[in-house]
Amino acid sequence: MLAGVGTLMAQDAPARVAVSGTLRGRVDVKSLAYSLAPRPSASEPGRSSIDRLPRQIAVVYFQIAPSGAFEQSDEARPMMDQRNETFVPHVLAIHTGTTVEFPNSDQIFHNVFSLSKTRRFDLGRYAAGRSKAIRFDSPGIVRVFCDIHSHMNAFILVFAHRYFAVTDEDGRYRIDQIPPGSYAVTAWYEGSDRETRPIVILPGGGVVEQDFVAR
Ligand SMILES: [Cu+2]
Repeated sequence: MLAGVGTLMAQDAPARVAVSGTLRGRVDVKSLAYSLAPRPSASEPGRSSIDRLPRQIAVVYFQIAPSGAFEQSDEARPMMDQRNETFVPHVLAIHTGTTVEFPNSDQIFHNVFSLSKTRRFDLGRYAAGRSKAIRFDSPGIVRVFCDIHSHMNAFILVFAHRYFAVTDEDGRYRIDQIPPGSYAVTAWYEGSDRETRPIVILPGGGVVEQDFVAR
């Protein structure tokens, strides 16, 4: 009886993680393939454009959040700037419930919209120095465009947990405070097949190295 109660309590109250591990590594982007995906345009339906800039930003994320993981509160509101007719950053990763600011730092008008199922929106056209914000409540991928400048596009990846990281300019990533356990970890890269690898954080924690190749 007592043992049963004890078990129940242990399950009901996810203990704070005393020991945790770190996952880190590099995503090697082999294909600097240009994005050839047709771009939907509100003003010019049916038109597509070719994005000529090679993109190397990858996102590494856990398929499923560790059970009983400690969720930390959010930091500052993330931003996707519009600068030199470019969305900066090109790839943003956030977790559900996050509001993203879309300031216009150019001297010209921009528009921000998405037709993605994860979050369909249209912030309209707005002038230099203004900012609009939108909240993302469902996990998934959101493609972002400007209906004035067909070469402007970006990605927002929305996760239902905090176990994700965007690679830096060297392709490196790092995810901290992972409870011990076995996980499936995926690397996402624009226009590439996703690669998923199993990783194990041992009971003692420590650092696990895992590299990915995006082709
Ligand atoms: Cu624009």
